[in-house]
Amino acid sequence: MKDFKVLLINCNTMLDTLVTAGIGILAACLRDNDVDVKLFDTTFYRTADITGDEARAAALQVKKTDFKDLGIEPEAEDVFDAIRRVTAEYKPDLIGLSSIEVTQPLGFKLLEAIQDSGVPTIVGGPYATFAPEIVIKHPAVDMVCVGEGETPLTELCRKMRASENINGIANLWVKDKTAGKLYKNPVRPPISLDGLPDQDWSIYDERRFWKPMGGKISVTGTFEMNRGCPYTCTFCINSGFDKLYGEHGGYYREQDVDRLVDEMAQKKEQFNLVYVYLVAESFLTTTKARILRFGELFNEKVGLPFWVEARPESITPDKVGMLKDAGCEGISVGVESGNFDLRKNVLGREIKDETIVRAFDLLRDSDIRVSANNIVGFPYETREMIFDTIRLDRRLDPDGVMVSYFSPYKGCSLREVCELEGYVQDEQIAMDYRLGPSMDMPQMSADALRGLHRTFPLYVKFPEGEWDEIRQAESFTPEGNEAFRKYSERYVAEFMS
Ligand code: B12
Ligand code: SF4
Repeated sequence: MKDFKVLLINCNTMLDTLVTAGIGILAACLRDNDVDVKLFDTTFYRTADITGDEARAAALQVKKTDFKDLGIEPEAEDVFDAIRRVTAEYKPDLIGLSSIEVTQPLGFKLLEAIQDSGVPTIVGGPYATFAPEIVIKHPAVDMVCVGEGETPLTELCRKMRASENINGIANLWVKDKTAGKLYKNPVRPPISLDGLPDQDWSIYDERRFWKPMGGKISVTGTFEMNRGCPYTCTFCINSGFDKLYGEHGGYYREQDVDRLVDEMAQKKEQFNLVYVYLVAESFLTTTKARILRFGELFNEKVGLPFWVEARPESITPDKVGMLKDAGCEGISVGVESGNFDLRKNVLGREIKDETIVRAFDLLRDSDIRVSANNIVGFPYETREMIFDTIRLDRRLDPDGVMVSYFSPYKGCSLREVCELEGYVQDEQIAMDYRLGPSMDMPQMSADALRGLHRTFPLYVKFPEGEWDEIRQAESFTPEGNEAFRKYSERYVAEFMS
C-alpha cells in the first residue's frame, strides 16, 4: 500500500450506470503520481425513489427497463453507513468528492456523515466549478476545485504528502479554518488532452459498465473524444466554461484520434465492451479529416456500435457517409426548440428551421437511428412556442422523440437570466432534467409544463385530429391520467417496440 491514500467519491444518480470519464482520468493521474486510490460509488445505493431511466420510460422516452431482471439491484446497506465503514477501513489522507448540481445535496450529506473522521475534503465537478462560493461555505468542505482537476489534485496530494503549504494551488479554493481565511486561486490554462493517461477503470465495480439499452444490457465504455464544445448555447454549461477559460483562449480541445482508438481497443479486450459512448458534445463539428481518420481506425481496431450527438448544421452528406462507414448506430440531434426567435434570442442558437429539416432528411436516407433532442420550459417560452417545437418534430419525423425539462444549472449563462427574473434562487438546486421542472414561471406554470412534457411525444406522433383528446392527457386528474395511460399503451405498441 502506498503512503498517501485518496478516497474518491463518485456521487452519482441512482443506477445511472454509464461511467464518467473524469473520475477514471483523475484516478489514473493519482496512480501515476504514486497515490493509492479507492472509489466509493453511490450508483448502487438506494438514494432516490425513482431512477432517471424509470422517469424517462414513464414519459415515453425510452423502453421500460426492469433493473432487477438485468441483475442490477440497489445495495441493502444504507449509503451513509457504507461511507462511514469505508472511510474507517481505508483511512484515507484525503477525500475527493465528485458531484454535479443534482447530486450535490447527497454529496454534502455524505461528507457530513464522515466529518468526524477529520480527513480533509475537496469537492470537484461542474457544480463546484460554477458555484464554488456555495460549496466552500459548507462546514464539511475544506477545498473546492474550480475547473479541471488533473493537475491541481495531483499537486495537492504531492504537497500534502510533503507537508508543504497548499494555499496557493491554482484552481483550488482552500479554507484555512484555523486562520479563518479563504484562499481563492486563479484557474490555470486548460490541460493538453494528449498528455493525459488512459482512464483507470480498475476502480469500478464491473456493473458500472452494464448499460441498459432497449430492454437489455450492453457492456458500454465511455471515452472522451473532445473536452467542451466550440459553441456557447446559453442553456448549456459550455457557455460557462467558455467564460471561465476565456483568458486562456477557451475550453474546447480535441483528443488525438490515434491515441483514443488505441485506448478503446485495449479496453474493449480487457472489459469485453460491446458498445461505445463517446463524450463529444457536438461530434461532427470538426474537420472531415478527423472524422475520416476516426472512422478508419475505429473500424480497423474496435469495430463496435457507437452513438453520437450532433448539431443540425454539422450534418452534411459526406459526414453522414463517414459515420455510416464507421459503424455509427445512433445519432441524437439537438433540435431544442422549434421557435426560431427563441432559439436565436434566448438560446444563442441561430439555426434556421430549414437547416434542421435538411439534417433530418439526410439522416433518414442512412440506416442510422435518429433521435430529436427537444427541451421544454425555457424562460419566456409559451405554450404556443412549445407547439412550434412539436410541429417542427412532426416535420422531422425522427425515430426517437426525446424531451427534457430545461434545468437552469449553474454555469449555463441562462441560469443568470433565470436568477435575475426570480424564477430560481441563487442556492436552489436545479432538478435532474428527466424528473421535473425547476421553475414556476408566469407564462408557464410547473404543472402545465409537466402535462405538456408527458404528452409531447403523443402530439408529435399521433394525427393532429386527436390533439383535443391528447390535451385531456395533459391534466393530472383521474380522467387525465386514464387518458394518458391509454395513449401511452398505444404509443409504446406503435413506436417503441
Ligand atoms: C458525459 C456526460 C454525461 C454521461 C456520463 C456521466 C458524467 N457525469 O460524466 C451521462 C450520459 C451518464 C450523463 C448523465 C447525466 N448528466 Co451529464 N454530462 C456529460 C458531459 C457531456 C461530459 C462530462 C465529462 O465527461 N466531461 C469530461 C470530464 C473530464 O470532466 P468532468 O467530469 O467535469 O471532470 C473534471 C472536472 O470537473 C474535475 N472534477 C470532477 N470531479 C472531481 C473531483 C475532485 C475531487 C476534483 C479535485 C476534481 C474533479 O476534474 C475532472 C477532470 O478535469 C457534461 C457536459 C460537460 N461539458 O461537462 C454533462 C453534464 C455533466 N451532465 C449534466 C447532467 C445534469 C446530467 C444528468 C443529471 C442528466 C440527465 N438527466 O440524464 C445525468 C446525471 C448523471 C450523473 N450523476 O452524472 C450537467 C451537469 C450540470 C451541473 N452544473 O451540475 C452537465 C454539465 C451538462 C449540462 N447540462 O450542461 N452525463
Ligand atoms: S448545447 Fe451542444 S452545441 Fe450548444 S454549447 Fe452545448 S454541447 Fe455545444
